[in-house]
Parts: sequence; structure tokens; C-alpha cells
Amino acid sequence: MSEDTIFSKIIRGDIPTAFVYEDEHCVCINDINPQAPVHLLVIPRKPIPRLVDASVEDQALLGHLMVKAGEIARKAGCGEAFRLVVNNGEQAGQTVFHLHLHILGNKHYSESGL
Ligand code: D5M
Repeated sequence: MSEDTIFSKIIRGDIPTAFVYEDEHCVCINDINPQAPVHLLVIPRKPIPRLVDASVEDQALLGHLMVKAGEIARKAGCGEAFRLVVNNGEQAGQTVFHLHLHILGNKHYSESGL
């Protein structure tokens, strides 16, 4: 679980990628392999590998990501219907070991799917 993931390279600008949103704590990009009409990734600049690696020191940052996810979803036109997903660990489907929130918007889910 190296710190230098593809997301760190995107954040540093090594891989040119359009930011849908950015501030001093996080960036938001379009997912390269969208699973919903709106599929955005909210990524903290701090390279926390997985959610379970976050500590109490990251509490404010995690709250910031959630608040920004809501704002970004509204601006992307899916404020009324989106899921926020965090995959934690390989068995849960995590492929990039730099914490990120998936915003999955405007997809009709007929049931919880959990
Ligand atoms: O989600 C990792 C997500 O990251 C997955 O949905 C593809 C996306 N991804 C991977 N590389 C890129 C680039 N270069 N741009 C945009 N999106 C990307 P996980 O929860 O780890 O499975």
C-alpha cells in the first residue's frame, strides 16, 4: 500500500486530470470507469490508504469530504439522488489505496442493494 498511488499523481499534477472541484484539503474528479450517470470521486490530498487507516486527527478532514460531497453532488445535478460509497480493502473492491468517496448519482436503484 504505497503512498504513491495514481491519485497522488493526479493530485500532484503528474497525470493531467480535470478537477471538478478542488480546495486545500481535497480534489474531485470524474471516475474513469463510470458506474452511474454521475460518478465522481472526492479524494483528500492527504494520502490515507484506507478508511480504517484514518485516525481521530483526520476527523475534521473526513467531515469536510462528506460536506463537500453533498455540495458537489448538488452542483452536478444529482443532489436529490446519489449514493456515497467508500470501498475499504481489496475484498470490498478497493483498487486504489488512497481513500476516496464515490459519488454515484442519477442512477435508479430500486432497492437498497446492501
Ligand atoms: O475505486 C477506484 C476508482 O478509481 C475506480 O472506480 C476507477 C477510478 N480510477 C482509476 N484510475 C483513474 C483515473 N486515472 N482517473 C479517474 N478515475 C480513476 P476503488 O473504490 O478503489 O475501487
